[in-house]
Amino acid sequence: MHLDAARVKARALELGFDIAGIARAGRAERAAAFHAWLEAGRHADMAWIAREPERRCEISRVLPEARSMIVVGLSYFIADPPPEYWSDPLRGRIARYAWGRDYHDELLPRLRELAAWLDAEAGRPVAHRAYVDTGPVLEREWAARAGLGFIGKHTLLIHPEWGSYLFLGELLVDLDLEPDPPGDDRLGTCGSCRRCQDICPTHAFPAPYILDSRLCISYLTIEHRGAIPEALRPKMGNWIYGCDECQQVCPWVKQFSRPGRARFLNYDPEWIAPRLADLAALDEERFRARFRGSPIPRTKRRGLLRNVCIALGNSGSAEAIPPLEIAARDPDPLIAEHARWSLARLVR
Ligand code: B12
Ligand code: SF4
Ligand code: SF4
Repeated sequence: MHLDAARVKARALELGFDIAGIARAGRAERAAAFHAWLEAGRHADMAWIAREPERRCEISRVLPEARSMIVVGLSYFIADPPPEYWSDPLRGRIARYAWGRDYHDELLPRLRELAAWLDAEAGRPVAHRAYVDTGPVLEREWAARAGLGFIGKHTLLIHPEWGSYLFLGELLVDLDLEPDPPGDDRLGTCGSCRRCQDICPTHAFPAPYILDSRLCISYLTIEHRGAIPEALRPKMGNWIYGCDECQQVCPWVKQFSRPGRARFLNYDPEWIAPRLADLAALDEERFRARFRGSPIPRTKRRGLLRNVCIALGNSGSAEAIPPLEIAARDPDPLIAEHARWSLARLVR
């Protein structure tokens, strides 16, 4: 039975995605760039991404029967919190994608529903794999190939009508679906702009389209487990979970970001721009209760409080001293060391 690609994409939108496109499964065109990135150590301590690198470049290694890849995107843009929250150095900044419930839990069930619908349409079980972030695929390249936009110099996927605040997901299927024309070819690019490279507080882009995770605040605050290199701490400002600096300045984001169909985002400014002193006082139990269901527990309490201590030190405010004095006595040596480092900056 022939399945109409337009109906498949329409169904994806009905299931709550904002954009959908189709690519023919095959080899990643920029596999060499991925290998070079790993060889240069730009994945930092993310050993899982360096495991079986060829598997990430060749869809048939993930699902031998795969013929097509349905790529979906969901906008996670919502309005900024009021400026008095956003610019207060005694409040933390959380990257937008983490403003609410964990997107993995929201997108994967929708992709599985799409797979079930395809079974019914095809009249047979469709071999498939559903991925949101955690699968062994180069998601941005596939999104661009499925016509969903182009890769910006900050390495993220930009859709010309939505910007880059997009979650991506994929459904690999054994169906032959008409592919979309690739995004790069028809949708424009960065031109001579380099705002993302210039604004990056830690200069994490050694060249356009290449990110060195070892320097990226997103990596340092979320993925990195140990102490944060001292030279980078003052550059982290009040980012306590992820970083959006390179996206905030992007002209595509400024012009085209808009709320989509995501209903799991959190508008509460107290949650998305929390008082650092409140976070510094969280014990294990209250940490778990406060962030349950959101992406934040990925850092565990020790990772978040390490970041909070740095942000308190970067605030330049005497109000940061009492919570830091308490954190400096934390039984966890990682938290205590970062608190002492920040105190030394504030009490001179
Ligand atoms: C590891 C990872 C990270 C790492 C490394 C990021 C990186 N740039 O590689 C860290 C922890 C730093 C990170 C940070 C963030 N991440 Co992340 N991350 C991933 C993950 C799991 C793998 C990415 C990967 O394979 N990296 C390896 C590098 C080499 O791959 P790549 O950059 O895609 O490589 C291509 C380009 O370099 C390109 N290329 C090379 N040369 C050239 C030249 C030209 C001209 C062009 C056009 C392209 C090009 O070809 C390469 C191969 O395809 C993906 C999910 C996935 N499975 O893909 C999410 C993912 C990329 N992350 C995502 C998000 C939201 C973020 C953050 C915004 C979170 C935040 N706010 O803190 C930041 C953004 C930082 C940034 N500027 O990239 C989203 C991005 C959505 C989008 N619109 O693109 C993804 C897709 C997850 C998802 N499903 O939603 N992330
Ligand atoms: S997320 Fe922040 S630190 Fe990472 S590349 Fe973008 S601006 Fe730089
Ligand atoms: S800020 Fe400029 S260079 Fe960077 S991704 Fe956006 S358009 Fe491209």
